[in-house]
Amino acid sequence: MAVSFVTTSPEEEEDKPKLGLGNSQTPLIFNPSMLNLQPNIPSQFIWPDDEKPSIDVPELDVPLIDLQNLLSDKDYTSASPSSTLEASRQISEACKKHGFFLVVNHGISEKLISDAHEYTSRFFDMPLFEKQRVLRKPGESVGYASSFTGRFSTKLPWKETLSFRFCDDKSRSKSVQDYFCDALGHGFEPFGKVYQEYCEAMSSLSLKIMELLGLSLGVNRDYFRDFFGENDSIMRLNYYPPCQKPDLTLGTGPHCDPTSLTILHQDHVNGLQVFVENQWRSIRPNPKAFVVNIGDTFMALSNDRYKSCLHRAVVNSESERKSLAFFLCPKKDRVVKPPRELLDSITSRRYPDFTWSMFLEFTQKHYRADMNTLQAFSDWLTKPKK
Ligand SMILES: O=C(O)CCC(=O)C(=O)O
Repeated sequence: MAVSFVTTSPEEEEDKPKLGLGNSQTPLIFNPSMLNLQPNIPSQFIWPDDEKPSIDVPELDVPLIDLQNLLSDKDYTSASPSSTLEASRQISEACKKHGFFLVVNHGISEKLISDAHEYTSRFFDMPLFEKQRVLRKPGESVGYASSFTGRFSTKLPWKETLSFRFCDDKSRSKSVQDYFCDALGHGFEPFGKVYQEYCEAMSSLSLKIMELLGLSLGVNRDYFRDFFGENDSIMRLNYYPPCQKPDLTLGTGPHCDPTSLTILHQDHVNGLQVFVENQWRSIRPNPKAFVVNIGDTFMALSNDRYKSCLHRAVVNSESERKSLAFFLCPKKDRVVKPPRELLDSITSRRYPDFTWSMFLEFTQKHYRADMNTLQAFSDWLTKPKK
C-alpha cells in the first residue's frame, strides 16, 4: 500500500487533526495513501539518537506455554497437575524477569484470528476521510489515531491505530458490535461481529491466564479471575505502513502497558522488541502463538513481584505490519491492591490503592506512557493536592 504525508491548507484545517507543531499554517496529517512519494520523513517522526531502533537485535528467550491440557477442562480437572505446575513455574520465572511469555494451543480458531487480521487490513486500506469518521478525541482511549498527531508533536510513532472498548458485563451487551455500527454505520456490522467474537475469545483466554498467574504467585486460583470478572478492556488494531527511513523512527515508542495483561497477535512481520538486561531483544512472530505480557496494573496487583517490561515496535522499508492487541483491564471502579497472600510483615505495599479509571485518566490526560508510568502515577496520587 502506498503511503504519504499531506499538508493541508489553512481552509481545510477545521476538519483535520492538529499536529501542534507550533506552525498553524501547515498542520501535518499522517496519510497512509501517498507517503512513499516523499524521500524523507517529517522531523516529528525522527527519534533522538539514543532511542533510534536497531533492527537486528538478538531474540528474547520466552517460554512457550502449551495451554492444551490446561484448557481442556473448565476446572483443569483433566489437566495433569504436573503440567499445570510446570506451566506456572515457567510463567513465574518469565514474569519475574521480563513479564513476557507465549501461549500456544490456546483454543482460539485460526479462522477467527485470520478474519481479525483481514478486517484490520480492510479498515486501514480505507481512504483517510472514512477512517477519520471515528477519529480519537483528545483525552479518549477509543477511536482512530493516525500516529499521535493530535496529541504530541515530537517522537511520533509510525503507525495508525483503531481502538475500541470491550465490556464483559453480565448483560452480555455487544459493546464492540454496537461501536462499529453506531460509529461507522450498518455497513460495518461484519467488522463488529468479528471483533466482538475476537474480544470475547480474548477475554476468556485472559481469565484462564489469570488462573495460571494466580497459581504461579501462590494466590487462590480464582482470585485474579474473579478480580477481572466484568472486565472493561481495550482492543487495539495496529497498522504500521512501510517506512522509507525505518532506522530513524519507531512504530510504537518504548513504553510499559499501563493496563493489566496484554494478549498480542502479530502477523508474520518482525517488529516487537523488549528491553531486557539493558538490551533490546526481538520476539519472533509465531502465527500459532499469542504474545502475553504483564502490564503496570498487574505489576501493582502483584506488589512488584511480576514485571511490566519496556517494549516497542520497529518498522521496516519493505512490508507493512499488523498486530492485534487486547488489553485486559479491571472494571473501572474496582480497587487495585495486592491480595493479602502477597503482603507480609517484610514486604510493604509498593503502590497506593487506585482504580483503573484513575490510572486510565492519568495516561490519557496527564502523562505519555513510558517506562515510568506506574511510578509517576503513584507519586502523583500520593503528592499532597493543593
Ligand atoms: O505491535 C506491536 O508489536 C506492539 C504494540 C504495542 O506495544 C501496543 O500497541 O501497545
